[in-house]
Amino acid sequence: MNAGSELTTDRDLQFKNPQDGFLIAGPYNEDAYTVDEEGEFMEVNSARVWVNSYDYGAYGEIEAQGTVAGTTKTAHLVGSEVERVDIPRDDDDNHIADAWTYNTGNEGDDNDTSLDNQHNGDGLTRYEEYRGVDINNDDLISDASERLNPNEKDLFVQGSGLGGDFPDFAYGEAFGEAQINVHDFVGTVGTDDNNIDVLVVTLENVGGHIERYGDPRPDGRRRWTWSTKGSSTIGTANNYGSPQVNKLATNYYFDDKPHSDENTWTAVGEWNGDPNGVLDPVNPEKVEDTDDNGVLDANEKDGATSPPTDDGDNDFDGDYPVKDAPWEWNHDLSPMDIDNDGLVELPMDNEVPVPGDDEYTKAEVVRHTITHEMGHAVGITYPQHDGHCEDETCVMYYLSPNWQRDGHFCDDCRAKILIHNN
Ligand SMILES: [Ca+2]
Ligand SMILES: [Ca+2]
Ligand SMILES: [Ca+2]
Ligand SMILES: [Ca+2]
Ligand SMILES: [Zn+2]
Ligand SMILES: [Zn+2]
Repeated sequence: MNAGSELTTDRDLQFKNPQDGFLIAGPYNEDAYTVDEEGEFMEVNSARVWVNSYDYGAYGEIEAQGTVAGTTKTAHLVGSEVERVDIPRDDDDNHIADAWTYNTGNEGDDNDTSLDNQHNGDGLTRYEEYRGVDINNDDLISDASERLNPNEKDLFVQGSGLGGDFPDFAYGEAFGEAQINVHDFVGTVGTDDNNIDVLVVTLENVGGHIERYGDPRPDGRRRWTWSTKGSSTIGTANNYGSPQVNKLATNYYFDDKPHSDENTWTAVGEWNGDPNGVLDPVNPEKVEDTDDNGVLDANEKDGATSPPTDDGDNDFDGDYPVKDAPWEWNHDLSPMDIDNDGLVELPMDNEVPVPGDDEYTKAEVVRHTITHEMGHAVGITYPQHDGHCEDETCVMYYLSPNWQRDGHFCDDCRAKILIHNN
């Protein structure tokens, strides 16, 4: 069978045994004799014999002999001198069925290309692409999806540990857009991945809480950031890196709620409204904790009516983050999701998102992380920016302006991708 073991103690083409009208003989069922219903040898003018194939890349030859007037002679093709014929038909002798779409070329060709990339080949020869890979682990090779394309690079991937109470393994269209075929390999890596390399993305139970890193911007967006959501070693020409998703960091990004939802601003210096279920802006000023530091600073309780305005009650009015070295996480609201709808905003917002503002599900964020780390794992890195590029439309961009770049690698990143199968 393919994607695996060459049958070394057996032969890939054998006469079906038993078979009506034939006596099949030989240690590998390699001889077929025409017989009558009693099993006696029988002379015939023509016969049709069944050959079984035990490998999707099997090739061999067949010849027919007949005994005429006591003399054994080898038959030839009608209208031809040819005595041995190929199974399957293989006039160009490349051990690939001539009927296959990509037959033309040498069996050892490895010339696959991808967009904007000079590293041709994917480590699978034309013959190996033809023979196929049992991607879905059903012990069969689907002509349509598991015989591969010798002109396009094949990247085999697998998620490990994702799903369940966490988003499933998924990746964006960036690889496809770069003309790399990504296959979800189902078999056991280390056992079933013969002749191919599988890029495995793992889920690790690591990562920290979100962090406040400075006072709010002038536009009123609070300055908090997430803990690193994933990482990978950098792939080489022969080995993929080891990408991982940091489960705790990702969950905290969505679940941490350091802010208490307090009474709501109604007029300058007045917070007469009930808590409103959303994180109110520091600018335009709707909270007393205008530096969002969770500390009741002197100017936040002085009763002034010029910003920061407050009602002088020596207590926070409006939403604020609750301190507990450094924060309590189980309050009402998150600076990452100010309308508390379960979708994080990026760029972070200062007022409740309106249609057209960008918000993301955890599945979208995880898919973005996975695609990015897979990029490193296939060799994308740079001397600067901690290994990242300067194209703001690329999933490998060194900043994080949004979580919607996983459909695209920039030209520079595409050029670095190394696909291989050993
Ligand atoms: Ca051929
Ligand atoms: Ca290929
Ligand atoms: Ca509020
Ligand atoms: Ca939201
Ligand atoms: Zn990175
Ligand atoms: Zn890039």
